Amino acid sequence: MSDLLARFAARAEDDRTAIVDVHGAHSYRDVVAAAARIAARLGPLKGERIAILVAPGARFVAAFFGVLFARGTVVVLSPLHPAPETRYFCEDARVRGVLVSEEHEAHVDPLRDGFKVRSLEPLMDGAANIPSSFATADAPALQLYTSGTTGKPKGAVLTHGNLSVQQKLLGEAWGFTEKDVLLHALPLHHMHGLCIALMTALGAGACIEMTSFDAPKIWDAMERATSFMAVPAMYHRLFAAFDAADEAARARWAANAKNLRLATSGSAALPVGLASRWKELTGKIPLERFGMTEIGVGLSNVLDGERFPGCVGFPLPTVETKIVDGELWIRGPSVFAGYHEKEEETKKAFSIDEGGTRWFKTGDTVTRVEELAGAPFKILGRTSVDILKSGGYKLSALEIEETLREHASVAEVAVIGVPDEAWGDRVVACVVLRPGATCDAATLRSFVRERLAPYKVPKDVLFLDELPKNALGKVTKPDLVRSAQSKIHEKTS
Ligand code: MLC
Ligand code: AMP
Repeated sequence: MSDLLARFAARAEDDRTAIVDVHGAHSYRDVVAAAARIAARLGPLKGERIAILVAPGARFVAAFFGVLFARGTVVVLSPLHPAPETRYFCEDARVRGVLVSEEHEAHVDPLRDGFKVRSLEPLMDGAANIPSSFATADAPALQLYTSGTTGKPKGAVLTHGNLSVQQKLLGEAWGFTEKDVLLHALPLHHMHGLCIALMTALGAGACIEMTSFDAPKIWDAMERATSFMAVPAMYHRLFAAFDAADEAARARWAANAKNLRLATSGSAALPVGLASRWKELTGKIPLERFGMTEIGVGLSNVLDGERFPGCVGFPLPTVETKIVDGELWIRGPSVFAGYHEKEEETKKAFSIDEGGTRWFKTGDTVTRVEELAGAPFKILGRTSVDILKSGGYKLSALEIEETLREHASVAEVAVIGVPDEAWGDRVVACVVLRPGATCDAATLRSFVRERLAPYKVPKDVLFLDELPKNALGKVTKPDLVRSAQSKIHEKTS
């Protein structure tokens, strides 16, 4: 039986605040009841996938659990995706329908041709009982799209068991209780914002304040929070705002940050400089942990005790690890079921050892720092140059290349990640134009913007006469990164 749903349903009589959003404060009682009403109007589903495009807040939580109560599988859409991408997710997942909240109605207009789109708010009226039984632990609960080393994103299928194990593990590891108030400004179409942050806090019966990310607003909101979870790019922005603020704001913000019992960082490496700045303010570096869409959080620094800057700590309980040729492999109950309708890709993602045990190959190169107590894990990078991390979003260089190749003026293209203080990887497109073609960077950027989320749009386009290649004709991306780095440096200095 789904413990994820059992934990949520157990709060049906709880009048404490679950969610604070732009509409106000919402109790657990109200959110659970709204989910039950949505389920009654949607269901019963037989594991079918329902896409939801709902603004962060109580309605999102009600829609998410409503689909699960009705025994469906959730596919989370984002308003950041333009129509072609949104359509791809719905088609790939073969969703039975799309649930949309009022602020996003216009965004799904292009989907109305081909998909059954339903407005969320009318489904929340009336009365309904909470279902008397739930899906089993091995039933799919969530399909999250993640970029890989093939062009289009793949739907990682996470079961109720995966999510509920993760919810319990993180709640315990990070000491979440009903007394917590989590400040939440992460996007909900990815593992970090949805499962690591929102589900963990909900599982513990905490209050979650959901807001968009705006650095000064976040510093102010910390006053009301006990905990905060962020990607390194957010810490970067927070300190940029801090440095630009007056003395009074700085003093107020420092006190707010100090007041948090927990600040975490993940989704990308936290630069040691940012960690130290946080320590100067609060006495502790952020708790850094390592996660992935396919596994949730696998490794974490400890809540109490020494945290190691530049390291991601140790395996959580139930997580088993091994390092094979420098690559981190993981197994345990939080590891996902597979990629939706992608048998080959799923097979490639795992390795079966002599004992028949299935290990998930993370694609991250790691080491253990033996000089430090317990030998914490340190992430050294990705095994593939085609996977980039920009502001915490995983991007496929190949997907962006394929999109640019559709432009009539482009003969050849290589997309690379150039190390960047603000974004981690700065997405740069190196383009060779067709003979006689003329085209500028702005044109190519808007071409990509019409087809992919804005965070996938290359920040720079470098026009080259040819791409560096090895004897086999393969583009040598490390060479390109080096030369792009100096060109961008010239441009910006
Ligand atoms: C925004 N932009 C980005 C970007 N975010 N460009 C590259 N990379 C990004 N991550 C673009 C905008 O489209 C805009 O482009 C310009 O940068 C300025 O935008 P902004 O409005 O200032 O940015 P903002 O919307 O505030 O977003 C910044 C951010 C966001 C840091 C809040 O990137 C973010 O929410 N990141 C979190 C990603 C995340 O949750 N990843 C988790 C994956 S799960 P233009 O051209 O329009 O000016 C995972 C597992 C785990 O990794 O371990 O956690
Ligand atoms: P995603 O597919 O978006 O879930 O991204 C997962 C990837 O993010 C991992 O494979 C790592 O490459 C990266 N990642 C997550 N947390 C960290 C961290 N603390 N340090 C370095 N990389 C991280």
